[in-house]
Amino acid sequence: AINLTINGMAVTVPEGTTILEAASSVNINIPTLCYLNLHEMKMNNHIASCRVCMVEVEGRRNLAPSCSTPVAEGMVVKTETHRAIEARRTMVELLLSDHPKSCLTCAKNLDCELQKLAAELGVRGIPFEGEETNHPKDTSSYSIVRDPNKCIMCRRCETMCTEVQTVGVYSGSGRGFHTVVQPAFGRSLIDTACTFCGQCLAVCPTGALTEVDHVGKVWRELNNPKKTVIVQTAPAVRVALGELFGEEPGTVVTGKMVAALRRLGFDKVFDTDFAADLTIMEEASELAHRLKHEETLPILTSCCPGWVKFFEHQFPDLLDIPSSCKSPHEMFGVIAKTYLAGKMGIDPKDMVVVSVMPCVAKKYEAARPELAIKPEIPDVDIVITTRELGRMIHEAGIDFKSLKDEDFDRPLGESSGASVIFGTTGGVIEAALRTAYEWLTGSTLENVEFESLRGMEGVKSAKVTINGRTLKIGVAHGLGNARTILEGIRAGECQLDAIEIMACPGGCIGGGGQPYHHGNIEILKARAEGLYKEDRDKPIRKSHENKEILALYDEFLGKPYGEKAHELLHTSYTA
Ligand code: HC0
Ligand code: SF4
Repeated sequence: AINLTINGMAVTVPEGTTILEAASSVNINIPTLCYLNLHEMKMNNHIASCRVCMVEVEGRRNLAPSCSTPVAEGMVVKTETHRAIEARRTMVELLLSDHPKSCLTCAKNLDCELQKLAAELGVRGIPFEGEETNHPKDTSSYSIVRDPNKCIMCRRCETMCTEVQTVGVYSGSGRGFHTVVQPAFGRSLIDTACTFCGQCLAVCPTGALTEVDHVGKVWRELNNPKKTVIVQTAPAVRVALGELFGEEPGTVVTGKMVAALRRLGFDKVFDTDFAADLTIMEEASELAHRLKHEETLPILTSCCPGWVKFFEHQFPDLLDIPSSCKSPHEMFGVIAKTYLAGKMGIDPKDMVVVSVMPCVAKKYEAARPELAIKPEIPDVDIVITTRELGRMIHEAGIDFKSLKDEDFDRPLGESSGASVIFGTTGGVIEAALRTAYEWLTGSTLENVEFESLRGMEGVKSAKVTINGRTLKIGVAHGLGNARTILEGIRAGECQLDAIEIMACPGGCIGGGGQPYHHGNIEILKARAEGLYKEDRDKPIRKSHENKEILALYDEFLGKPYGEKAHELLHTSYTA
């Protein structure tokens, strides 16, 4: 252990700790901008490019960047001297001198870490006048907007994409004043292997990376009297939306969310969770089918579009192993435009399906040409993120906290506890097991909670014995962890039979469309806990016990994994 003094306080920390970490262990907050350390995600960005975390170390002439300076025995550190504070302010002023001053209209307004720091340091003017860089914006994709002029070279996006996701889209290019972090050869995102997972924008401190904004499109449809506009909400939205209105992370706001959506003018408010139950019916049937006919195993879940794009790009030789199931919100869309439109007596052309998702990849997914009834009738028309829904509620002047709980519309609004946990890593496969176990054994599963599939560990596994056969179940979240598993499969070394993969660390609760967590992993854990609580509180906890699902098969779809189900609920992949 190393003993040092910070601001006159004695501190003892393990060797190798940085000054920044040592200070934070005794609640001394040193401001940072580029630094981001997410242990659970194995992401550590401490390139010390922003120089905002400078501190005085006794005996040293120069200030030291606390994020990258390890502690030493007997060190005496001062974090709040006049010189350190002036140095920080100067660094922020320098960054601002080459930064657009369009904060009022920036997508990151009030969420920007640079803006917050400038306010905290009391920056009241920018003494450096100079040329501002002027790079074109990249609006090539359905999911992500890149504005290189707002890039402060912190390289968090690069660390996230390269080290955690192992996609490696970004790198620093150009020199000096004109340096920018961007895709190789200045390509547009659409021309790279980007999966649109959105994790780069989840960690970007400024407005350099943001989601494509579809709020205006939704308002236009809501104001079009010819259209029936219905909305569905993803599992992970209900445990994060409240954060935008001052609730603690993980607070379950399902009822208020439904009430707010009705106030916004949606004709019907439905639940993606309903369709998550439908996905389980299909996926569990597919697993049973593959087991019975000794077809390819493992089966991989296919509900995460970032993950789908990743395997299409990186493992085109393995396209036969993912489940052919469409993702729940796409299944919802197609059922809404066939079954529901029929019940309501409306032409599917006049129905608009809006998905509220924790995810920016869902925007790109909705535009995939094969996920459509006809080219002019996509399964899902518009996808907005949790943050975008928050903005709509703010815009409409709705006092979210004082709303009374309301319930989803029916049918397509009922859901089991199994569907709720889809929103966190491990939840989809746990939900599938609850159903597959009962179908395959014909007996009741008493304890529905699979503890070993829960938690923030990057790769998890469990064994379940069904009819004398031991099924090996795996879970990976974060694309780097997914790559490890896929490489094992490719090499013929993988013993697993069924695997859930989610592109985002934590699963959908950590999606790129969620309220910014600013590197605080406790927020993700609280959101997961919120979902497990909602599961425990549900009267029905298994997908195949959802009465509306059974009615849907009875009245419309026929058998799970049958002909009509195949036509509407399954898809294929392209290399
Ligand atoms: Fe998810 Fe989904 S669980 S991907 O994480 O499967 O986005 O929340 O909506 O579609 O249900 C995201 C979350 C969903 C889908 C569901 C799945
Ligand atoms: Fe990389 Fe994901 Fe960002 Fe694409 S969206 S650049 S894959 S982190």
